[in-house]
Amino acid sequence: MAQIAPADVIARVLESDADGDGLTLAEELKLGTKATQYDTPAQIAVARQRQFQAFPSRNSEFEL
Ligand SMILES: [Ca+2]
Repeated sequence: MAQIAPADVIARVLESDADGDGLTLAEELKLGTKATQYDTPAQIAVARQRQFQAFPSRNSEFEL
């Protein structure tokens, strides 16, 4: 009986870099960048920074 392993397929897709900008699909989703379009390093940097703000680290306590 042939068994389809969706998790395997999804994992492979998530690990692939569909648009060639150096971010895997999983990273694109995490950062909120365009998963199917090339993002420039500057756009990726902005997205990373935005993510840090959305999930403040312990360091943010010292900024208050
Ligand atoms: Ca992208």
